[in-house]
Amino acid sequence: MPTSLCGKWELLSSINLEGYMIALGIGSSTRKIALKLKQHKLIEQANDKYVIKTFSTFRNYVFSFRVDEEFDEFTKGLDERHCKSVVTWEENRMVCIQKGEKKNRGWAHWIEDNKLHLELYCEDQTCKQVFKRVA
Ligand code: YOG
Repeated sequence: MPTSLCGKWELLSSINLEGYMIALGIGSSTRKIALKLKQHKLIEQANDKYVIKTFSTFRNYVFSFRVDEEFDEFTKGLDERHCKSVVTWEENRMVCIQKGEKKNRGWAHWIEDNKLHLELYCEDQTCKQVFKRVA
């Protein structure tokens, strides 16, 4: 079994969130706010169902899925697009492919050095985030 991603996580660093948001077509005033946010994640699992909650003082994004099952995702409060998404395990990485209007869109989570790593990608842009565990 892969290392559990479950728990509460606090954002430590973001690289190229700006480029990722531009690729998603997020306007400049929203990007300016988003860049300053302290994001938290809560990752929960019940049997084969996962919930990933991303919180901030500005907006929240909650997303639930079963591994290996395609579903309709609406990125409410983010870029507000519909995607056909599927999450799979690739070795110890939880990988999501978000098929839709934007090419090469998805993300991957994994644990490294006790930290939660996230790569968010869209078109030719990749945002890299690292989270630390909070009690
Ligand atoms: O996570 O897809 O954990 O769904 C990152 C920036 C900012 C809104 C959030 C709100 C998205 C304005 C992606 C930030 C940039 C900017 C807190 C979360 C888009 C719009 C919600 C995400 C995956 C993997 C699970």
